[in-house]
Amino acid sequence: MKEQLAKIRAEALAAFEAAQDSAALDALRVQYLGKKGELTAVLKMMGKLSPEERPAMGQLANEVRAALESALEQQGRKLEAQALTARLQAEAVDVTVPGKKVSIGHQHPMYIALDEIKDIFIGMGFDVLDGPEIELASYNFDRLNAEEGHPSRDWSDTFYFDEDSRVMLRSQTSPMQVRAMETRELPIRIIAPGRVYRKDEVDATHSPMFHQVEGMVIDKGVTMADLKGTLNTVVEQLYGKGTKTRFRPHHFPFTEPSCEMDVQCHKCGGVGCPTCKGEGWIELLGAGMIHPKVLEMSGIDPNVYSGWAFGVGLERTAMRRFKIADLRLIFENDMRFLEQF
Ligand code: 2NM
Repeated sequence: MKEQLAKIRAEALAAFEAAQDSAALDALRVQYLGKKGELTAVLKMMGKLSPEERPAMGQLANEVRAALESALEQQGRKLEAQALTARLQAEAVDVTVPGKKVSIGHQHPMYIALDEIKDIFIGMGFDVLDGPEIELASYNFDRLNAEEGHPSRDWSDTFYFDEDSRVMLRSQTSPMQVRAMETRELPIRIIAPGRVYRKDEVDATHSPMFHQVEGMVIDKGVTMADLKGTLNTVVEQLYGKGTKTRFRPHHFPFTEPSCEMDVQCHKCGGVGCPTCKGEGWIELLGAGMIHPKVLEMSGIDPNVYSGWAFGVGLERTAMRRFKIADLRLIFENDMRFLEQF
C-alpha cells in the first residue's frame, strides 16, 4: 500500500505539472482525488489493514492527499496566470502606434466657384435664397411669361410628374424669384443658386441636371444701366479690374429687353485664340429687364417698380475658371479629378 501511495503521488505530481490548461488539470483532479479517483480507491482499502498499520498508513495517505491538493492549487494558479498573460498579450493595445489619418476632404470645384459668386453678391447687399426643386409649372413657366405652347414647356424638354404638366422638376431657378416677388418687401435684391433639370442627353457640355445661379433686383427707377454696372462690377471681381464686357441683344420670355453678356477673352485679350474659339469674347450669362407682365403677375406695379435679372450656368463657370474640358468630370466624383482642386 505504501508503494501504491508513493506511485500515485509521483504520477499525479508529474501529471499535474504537465497539464496545459485548467480543463486538463480539473480532469486530473477527478482522476486522482475524485470519488472514484485513484487515491480514494486506495483509502477505501484502509479498512483491510490491521489496527497497528492503520495510523501510519492513514497519516501517509493524508500527506499524499495534502501534497496532491497543494500541487493542484499551485499548478492551477500557474495556469491561470499563464492564461491571463496570453490574453493580455493577444489583446494588447499599443498606444504608441500612430493614429489613422482622418481625411476631411475639401470643397468640390463647382462649390468653390459658387462661393466666389455668392461672396461678391452678398458684399453688394443681395440675399441668397434656396427653394424647392419640385415646382409647379405655374411658377416655372406661366408666372415667368412662358405661356402654353412655349418650346421650353415641351414634354421632350421638361421632367413632368403628372399627365397635366402641372408639377415638374424646375428647369431654372427663376421660380424662386417669383416666390420672392410674392413674399418679400420691396426693394428686392436676391440671388437663387441651385439644381435645375432638363431632358438633355449627357455629353461634354450637357447634363439632365445642372446648376444655375439667377439673380434679380427690383426697386423704383432701376434701369439697364444698373444691370450693366452691377454685372460689370461682378466680372471685375471675378476676372480682375479692367476686364472688358459686351452686351448683345437676345430674347428671353421673362425679360424685355434681354441680352447676353460676353467677357473679353482673358487668354488672348480679344485678338482670338483657341480658348475663345477665335472670337475674342467668351459668352458668360443671360440677363435683361424684368418683363412688366412678370412683375404684374406677382403683384408688383410695373409703373412704379422696375427690375433687372440674370441667369448663369454654374458648371460652365467652374469649367472656365478651372479649365475643365468635360462637364461629366464635374459629376463623376473621380477622386483623381477632385483632388486637383
Ligand atoms: C436668365 C436670363 C435673363 C431671369 C429673369 C427672372 C425673373 F424672375 F426675374 F423674371 N429670373 N431670372 C433671367 C433673365 C434668367 O437666365 C439665362
